[in-house]
Amino acid sequence: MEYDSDTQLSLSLWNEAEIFSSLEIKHLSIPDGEVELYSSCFSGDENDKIFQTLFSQVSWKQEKIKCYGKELDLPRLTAWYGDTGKRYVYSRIAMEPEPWIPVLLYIKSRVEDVAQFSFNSVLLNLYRDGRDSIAWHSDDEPELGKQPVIASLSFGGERKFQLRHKVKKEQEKVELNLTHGSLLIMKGKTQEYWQHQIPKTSKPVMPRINLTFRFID
Ligand SMILES: O=C(O)CCC(=O)C(=O)O
Ligand SMILES: [Mn+2]
Repeated sequence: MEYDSDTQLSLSLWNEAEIFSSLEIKHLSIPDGEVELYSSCFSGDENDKIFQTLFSQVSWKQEKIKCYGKELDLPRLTAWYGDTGKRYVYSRIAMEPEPWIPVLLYIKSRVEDVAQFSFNSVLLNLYRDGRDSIAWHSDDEPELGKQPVIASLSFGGERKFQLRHKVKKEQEKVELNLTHGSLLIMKGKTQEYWQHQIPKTSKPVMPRINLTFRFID
């Protein structure tokens, strides 16, 4: 199967049986949430090609946020793709989705197979270096519905992903390393009871691209 015939980027795909038998799954045992981490749903070569293709083909934007009356740059670049008409407000930024491009449809179809769930939009983040981050938040915007399934795919530099319980302060923080090609799925009550973040780091890190597939009502 090819995902980008224009640039002749054809990939030697594993067949489904190989993919599913090679998927390493870790189920996190946390209260009030369901989080699964898959080692990778693409081959190593594909992970590299996908990173390069997303880096060059996605229309990355520098969004601004208002903070105490000041306009600040969001500490990462973002992009939003999806079915037309699925407007979404994120960090008080109203976004109209860009139409799907082949590489994103290719990734979406694989993620849907693994997650056993259909998505109609994807938010992309580009963390250029360790100064880029995303602060504590939950993916709990009303348009995502009551118990959203969020499939979060990472490519490029490895970053720490942290989860903290919103109510049970005695509950320990959970920390995961999101490696090149890994897929994190959050579902059930996770967004209602937990917040997550990618903290800044002073360690040298390669650029990282994250895609969070969502279903918008
Ligand atoms: O980069 C990540 O792994 C997390 C991104 C995220 O939480 C978001 O875009 O809502
Ligand atoms: Mn999030």
